[in-house]
Amino acid sequence: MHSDDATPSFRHDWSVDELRAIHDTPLNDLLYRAQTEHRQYHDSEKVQLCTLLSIKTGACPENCGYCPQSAHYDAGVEAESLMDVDKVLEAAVCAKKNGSTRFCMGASWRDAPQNEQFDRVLDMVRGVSALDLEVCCTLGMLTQDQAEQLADAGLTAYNHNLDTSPEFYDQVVTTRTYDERLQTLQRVRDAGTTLCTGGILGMGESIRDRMKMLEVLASHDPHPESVPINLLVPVPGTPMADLPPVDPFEMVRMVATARIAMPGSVVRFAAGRTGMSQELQALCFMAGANSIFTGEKLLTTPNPGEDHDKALLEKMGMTPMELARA
Ligand code: SAM
Ligand code: DTB
Ligand code: SF4
Repeated sequence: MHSDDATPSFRHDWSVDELRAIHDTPLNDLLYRAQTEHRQYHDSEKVQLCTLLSIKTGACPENCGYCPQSAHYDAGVEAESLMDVDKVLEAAVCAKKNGSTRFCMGASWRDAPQNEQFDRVLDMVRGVSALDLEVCCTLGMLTQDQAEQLADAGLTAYNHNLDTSPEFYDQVVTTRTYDERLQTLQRVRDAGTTLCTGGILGMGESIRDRMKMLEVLASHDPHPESVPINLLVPVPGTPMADLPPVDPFEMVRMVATARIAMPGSVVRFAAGRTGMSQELQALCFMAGANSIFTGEKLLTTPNPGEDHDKALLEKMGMTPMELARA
């Protein structure tokens, strides 16, 4: 790892064709290139463990076709109102005990509310930050003022996924636009908070759509510090429940291409690990993924759980990342 490279000159002008050419490189060469980039900016033996908590669940007014929390579909998710601060902090303490260095709180809002509930979220952010954990929130769209209040409360990162290409977006959700998504990302950036933004594979998009999304992500200067790559978790009741599964090698290629396009970012190997073999997960780490969500649950769907992750990391000789800011 080269820590002397303080201001790397990352590219922000990748074209879709260039990214596609990288994506389609013979696998050994692709992995070699991804590893070479990875090792320049990251410790190849470390993986960041993050814990997710759904602080407000279900009954969401948006119609994202993948999401079991949308009120437009009946996916059997029981709606729950915003949690109490104490309960959230208990979960954060537990996450820290289990080795997580980032705690991410998700809420099924179209946009963050402008009332007591938002003040409660600010208290959660202050509380988690005081535990010396990185704090991430994903609350839907934000105003500039809300972005600044979150930053002041100690928010490390804001998660707001682009999910796919601008062209495919209306096949995924019609209750908001891609531009609105980009606007919230800009507000978060202007407030001085780091960006966590990525997408989902397996929604019926083409490989070109995936490359287009990477082009948009990498056009941000600086790059988003965190790029989650989710594999669709198909939930019965959602319109995307019966889509054909993604070829596992496409997941590996997507991770590698993200790693090469944005070498300094943390690539989060997010939803979809349940049901993946250990070997496939190992390939994703080799392709440059260096973060996972750990614990039994993501937001509403199952996740492999701590025992599985511990065994996998041990087999790979990888260890959890320590907290950078402690
Ligand atoms: N409501 C907020 C929003 O949409 O930004 C925050 C919560 S939302 C559940 C966070 C992210 O989870 C989405 O942007 C999407 O990328 C991901 N997600 C939701 N359901 C998923 C699924 N079934 N499979 C994979 N990823 C999913
Ligand atoms: C992200 O990109 N993936 C996480 C996190 N950011 C918020 C969420 C995955 C959710 C999977 C479906 C669920 O459990 O409800
Ligand atoms: Fe709501 Fe977020 Fe789910 Fe879309 S992804 S339905 S905005 S909770």
